[in-house]
Amino acid sequence: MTHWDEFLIPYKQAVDELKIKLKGMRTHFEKERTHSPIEFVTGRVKPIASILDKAASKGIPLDQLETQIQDIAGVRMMCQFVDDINTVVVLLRKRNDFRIVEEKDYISNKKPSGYRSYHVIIEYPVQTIHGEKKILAEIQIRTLAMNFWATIEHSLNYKYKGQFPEEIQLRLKRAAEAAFRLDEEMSEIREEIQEAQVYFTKNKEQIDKQ
Ligand code: 0O2
Repeated sequence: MTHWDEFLIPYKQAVDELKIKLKGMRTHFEKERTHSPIEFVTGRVKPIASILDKAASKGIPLDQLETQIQDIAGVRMMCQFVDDINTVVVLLRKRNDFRIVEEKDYISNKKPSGYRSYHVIIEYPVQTIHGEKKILAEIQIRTLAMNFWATIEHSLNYKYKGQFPEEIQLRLKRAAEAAFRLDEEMSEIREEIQEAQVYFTKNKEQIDKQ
């Protein structure tokens, strides 16, 4: 086993556990037949190359990765509506299987790139064969529209290494504004959408029973 494999073990375990736990919140809402503020959950361990890039760009020494890079373990929670994000954050604050160490609100304060999302940094205890190890993990909570924009921008960023041609830069800015307006429009018709979703779920259950 390489040094990196060993280093990443608790992070992989944390991502697997957090995905199950946070997906469980969605299942609970579904069982109670109430609108789930969580649409879907994903997670990943940061690739080694990205960890090294981030450390180099921020001048973080390799023996301080654990404390200085907060998103080696990352989980994303996608929501339908902007208001759902706050509901999810309140639920996270009530949990006692981890401790919140920091919250970053890039929704009230969007990044200059146009990026919007709510980040919750947690200290998560992982049970390893050598005892408990507390690691940092980042939970990103965002709407489907915010996620769409961030995913596209992230891949373009990868391609252009942050040096976007002017045309692309402008289009991305416009796309960020469009995503913002989409979230606003959806919030306006939120009740209509939710009624339709309850109706749809009931109908589907009846068809499944037949
Ligand atoms: P990847 O590939 O997703 O892992 P800070 O020192 O707090 O300002 P830090 O530690 O980078 O900076 O934290 P921040 O800003 O909260 O960003 C952490 C992660 O948020 C990023 O991880 C991205 O996933 C996401 N993010 C932040 N800004 C942007 C942005 O402008 N566009 C997109 N698409 N995502 C963003 P990584 O390591 O950058 O990337």
